[in-house]
Amino acid sequence: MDLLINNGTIVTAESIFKADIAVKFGKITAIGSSLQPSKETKVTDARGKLVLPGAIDAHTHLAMPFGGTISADDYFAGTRAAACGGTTTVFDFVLQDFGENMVDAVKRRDAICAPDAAVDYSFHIGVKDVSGDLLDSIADSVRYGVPSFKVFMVYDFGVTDGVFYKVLAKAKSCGALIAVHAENNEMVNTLVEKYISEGKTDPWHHYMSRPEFVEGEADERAIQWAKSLNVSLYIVHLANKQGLDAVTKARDEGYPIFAETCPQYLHFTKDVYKRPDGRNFVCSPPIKGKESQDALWDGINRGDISTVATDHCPFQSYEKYWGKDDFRKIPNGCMGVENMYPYMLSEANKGRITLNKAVELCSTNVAKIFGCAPQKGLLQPGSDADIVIYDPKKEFTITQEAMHSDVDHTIWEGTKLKGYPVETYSRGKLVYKDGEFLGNRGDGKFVKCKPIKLTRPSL
Ligand code: DUC
Ligand code: ZN
Ligand code: ZN
Repeated sequence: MDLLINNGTIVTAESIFKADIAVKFGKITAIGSSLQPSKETKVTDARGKLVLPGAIDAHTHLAMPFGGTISADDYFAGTRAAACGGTTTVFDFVLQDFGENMVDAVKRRDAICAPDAAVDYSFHIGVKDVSGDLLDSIADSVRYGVPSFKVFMVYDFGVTDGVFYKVLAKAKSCGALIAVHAENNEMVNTLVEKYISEGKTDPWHHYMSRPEFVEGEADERAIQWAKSLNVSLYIVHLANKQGLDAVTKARDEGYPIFAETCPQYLHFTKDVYKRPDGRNFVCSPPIKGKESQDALWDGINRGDISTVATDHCPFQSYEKYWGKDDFRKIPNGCMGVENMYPYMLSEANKGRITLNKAVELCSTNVAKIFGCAPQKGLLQPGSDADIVIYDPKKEFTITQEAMHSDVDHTIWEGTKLKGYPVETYSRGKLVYKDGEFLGNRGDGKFVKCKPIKLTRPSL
């Protein structure tokens, strides 16, 4: 064997037990007690530590042209930060160009990602155009290994309800999963126009233009289309109670509806938009009120929220500052790829959720939903040795200086965590240890996913 992690406490989505893990050629080969190293085996003692599957961030926007600029972490910086926060796979968004076949879109983006990625990666495709043959290219992409797509109900590249419906129907026939960014575009535009005309231009009015019902109504509508076709739907970055109630109801009725939320919605409330640095928190959907936040935690504990992902889409301070007199000019997006797993595990360590739940939300369910289990998201023989060693006793305060992204600030500044990852292994290779990135640009591999057939709300 190449690597032996011994004496640790293994945490999976289902159980917690003491065992050793053996790794060879980047794969887990055995889990058991008293595994014996050979002469060339590197041995790591994990006594007193937790041993977890690496997290899978189902939602990043690295080097993405957006908001008049490009998101500040490229594929190297974003995946370096991921590794240092215990995330060993990221799903990044490819935005299809108008007229572009889905597989060509993936290849175009992979040409930029492959030389830079420091951990493994896969893609979802942001669908803009399904005219002519392009609708059928969804099935080509499923065969190619990218079976997940996102439609936007907002932004200038948002799709109509009709296109959304067609995409859902296509997905059902070919093993694709459709994700949706749900907000009511008409309402956003109307409210933005109203507040700007009244001279209300501060970041608080970013929230006021996209309050709870703007997201909740769109969630309900999206779920309605999916139910009518009895097809699965994945709601990204769910931030509001009304939408969660619709998810819960649909799941109770047996429909395969899945929801993702993000750490920023679980930790902050809309009050951040009244802070002097409120612009740094501008993202869409915006962070909501306490009632929604409490509902999201309840949804997690009830099992109606299946995953946590980051929507990592950071911009530099000077870019956020473009909107100092007009919230419309603030590029939308926040950072989180290095913070998600440490934050969720810290909340588990403090007793808000179980450690198993943190692993399920940030890793195992993501792999199962997006078609990359058992290669990813599981600690079992045959799976990739994507492993995090976590010290539950380590106290950690998040600061921008301690982070590994290229961004010059963090919305998480000063947040105190109980416990922190101390080592991250990507396919058996140590890529992070005690605050230091040890990986390499270009070591990350493209993870091709299987067709997705989610027929029940089982995750
Ligand atoms: N929302 C953001 O805040 N940024 C990127 C894209 C998105 O939907
Ligand atoms: Zn979105
Ligand atoms: Zn996003």
